[in-house]
Amino acid sequence: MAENSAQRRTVIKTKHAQCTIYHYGAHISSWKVSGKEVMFLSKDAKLDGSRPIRGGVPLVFPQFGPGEMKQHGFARRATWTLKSQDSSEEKASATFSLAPNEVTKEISQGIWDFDFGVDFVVTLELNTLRTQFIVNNVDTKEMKFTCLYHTYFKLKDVGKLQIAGLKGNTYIDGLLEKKEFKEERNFVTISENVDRIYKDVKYPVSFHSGVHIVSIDSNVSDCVVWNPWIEKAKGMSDFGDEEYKNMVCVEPGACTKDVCVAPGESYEMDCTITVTSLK
Ligand code: TA6
Repeated sequence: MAENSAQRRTVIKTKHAQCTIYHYGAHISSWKVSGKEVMFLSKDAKLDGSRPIRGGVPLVFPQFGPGEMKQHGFARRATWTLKSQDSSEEKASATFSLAPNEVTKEISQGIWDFDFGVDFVVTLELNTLRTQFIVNNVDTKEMKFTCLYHTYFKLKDVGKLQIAGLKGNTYIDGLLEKKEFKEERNFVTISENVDRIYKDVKYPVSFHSGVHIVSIDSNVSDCVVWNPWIEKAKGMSDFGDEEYKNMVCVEPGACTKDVCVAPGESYEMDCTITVTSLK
């Protein structure tokens, strides 16, 4: 069957790693280091542009979560333009851009009315993946938004997951009427549906995936931890009923308060993920 434009993708490679990015959503769907996959991609993910890809790194902008516009905004639902790419044995990068188009306008119409430009730069170097989400306010008024990398990590067994770096942080529990609690544990573990926004996070946040030690560094201050668990997994048509056992979303973002950008100014959400293989 012929590919449709939503299936257009770019692969960047070094001698250590490779990364696949769909132009639909500028969506990283795969990152392999020494041939081992880091990202989770649902076996039922739609890759035809009919809905955001379930897995990899969905880009959340200009609205995190449910709200006036479609959940998580338009960035992951629009087709981006590949502006440039560069590669060598040690380093490879691709830059995508998004400007107002019919999809962004249809989703944000009358809700979020700004002239903007976004550049999304993906860079592979050794065992790191760096993503830079750069929002340019090309309007004449102040711009406000929330944004996040909704990153899905592949796990051997969620039952063995221990996320370090969140002890002492306050979190908003999306399953308990958004009440706030303090994380008292050295390690966040998952044995039920979890949907939390940790605030004032001092990155790095790290965990063992069963294959890699994953360390996430970022310049933002929030971190969402999400696993749908059994019932919600069954309720998602683009997610296997058992797949909750082999994934976790650890999502660096600026989502608990608006990012404000003055006319002519820019904002960068910067994240570097480093993986080291478990011997
Ligand atoms: O990652 C947190 C979250 O906002 C959850 O509440 C859940 O809705 C998840 O995102 C998935 O959202 P999606 O729109 O991709 O199905």
